[in-house]
Amino acid sequence: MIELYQFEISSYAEKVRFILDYKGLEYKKVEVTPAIGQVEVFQMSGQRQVPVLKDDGTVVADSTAIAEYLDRKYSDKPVIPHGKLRGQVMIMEQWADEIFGMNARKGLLTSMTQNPSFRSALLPSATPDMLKSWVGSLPSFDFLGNLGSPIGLSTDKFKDDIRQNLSWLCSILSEQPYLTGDQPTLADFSVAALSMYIKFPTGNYIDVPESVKGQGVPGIADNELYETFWTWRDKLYSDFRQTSIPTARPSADSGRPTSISID
Ligand SMILES: N[C@@H](CCC(=O)N[C@@H](CS)C(=O)NCC(=O)O)C(=O)O
Repeated sequence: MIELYQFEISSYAEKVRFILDYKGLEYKKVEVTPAIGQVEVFQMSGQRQVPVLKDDGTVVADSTAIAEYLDRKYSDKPVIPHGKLRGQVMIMEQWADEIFGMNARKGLLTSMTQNPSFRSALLPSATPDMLKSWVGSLPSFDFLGNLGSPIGLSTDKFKDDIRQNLSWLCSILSEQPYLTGDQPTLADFSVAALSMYIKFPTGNYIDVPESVKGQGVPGIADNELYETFWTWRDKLYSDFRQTSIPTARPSADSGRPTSISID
């Protein structure tokens, strides 16, 4: 069976889960322990990041390479079209991965600084309650320390960027059902997955606490201006994403906080 080495709350892993579900492929999720578990990922794939897909003897790292591999090996329901449309899909995918996704990651950090319960909810279930409540009670400034300023969190610029990104996406989606036309493609699955940190989806798709589902960046996740986008994403989830399958937990899971890479 296909194995997906992942972090449950990695948006790149979510992109791959979307594609696997869309194609109707069975797979097993293998949750990687940040740092120590990445040694195995490195030994297997020659690099340390997730997602990594293992299929028979083939190992593929990087969500875009995985999408291309899956289309080659399982050609039913392709997510990457041919011809001119292929170019449009890949450009939008790269934009989602690099620009939209970066703004969304900054958004997650803001949600965590501004909402203590959000912050402690994203710690894994194995974290002792006392530690959770201590982390939850830290004031915003202490939690991020000096991290905020170098990545641009001290200004609200990235919030403006997210607003602008969502309004562009709404313009497209108000005229067609999917981002590049009448059929879902990799562009849709990438944008939907990378928007996870702006607002976590409701429903039983991602293994996060109930208190986090439907929550996200204050002033954006709950802003009706972007309703077209969230309605499109909800439909993409209900039409194509399977509800959560069990995750194989690593034996060395020490209950440390889930690592979120902020490049
Ligand atoms: N370009 C890669 C990006 C993957 C990536 O950034 N993965 C993050 C998790 S979301 C990661 O593994 N971070 C841990 C690290 O860099 O050590 C892809 O599309 O798969």
